[in-house]
Amino acid sequence: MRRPIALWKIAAAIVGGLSLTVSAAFLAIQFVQAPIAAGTIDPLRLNKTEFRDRGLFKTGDTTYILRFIAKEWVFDAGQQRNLPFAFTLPAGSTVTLIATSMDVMHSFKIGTEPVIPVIAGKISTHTITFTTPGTYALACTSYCGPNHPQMTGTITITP
Ligand SMILES: [Cu+2]
Repeated sequence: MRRPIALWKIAAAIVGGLSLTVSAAFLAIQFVQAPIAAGTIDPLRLNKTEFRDRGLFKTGDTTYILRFIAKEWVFDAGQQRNLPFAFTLPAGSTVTLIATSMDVMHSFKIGTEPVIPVIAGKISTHTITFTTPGTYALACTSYCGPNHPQMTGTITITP
């Protein structure tokens, strides 16, 4: 004859499962809400938002905004199809990159700057002052599908 399972064992299993679920949810929230979200946006209506106007915009003597959409598999700053994401600025320029995704999770990394996650529904911003001339590679560092390695670009800083 089988022994009935003790009630306390069932209760312990439920409590254990619950606390696991709670910590998993907590971790997920911590991860998703990394310090990148500068706002939220409807990824299905980007053409009705500021992301309709993509590209490089001068906002002051040495300040710029570079607004783009990350999508499978390109950084779309409004450049013509098949043209690279490539911008040139003088040394001393401060650029605020403003990005969102219209599909899966992407990210961008420029030179030695930290990785900035780019997520559908969120606006990510990151400001960089380029003091040293050179060509800075930009790349998606989140595996986003078979053509992920194509998600690249450059920012060239002239003396
Ligand atoms: Cu990507």
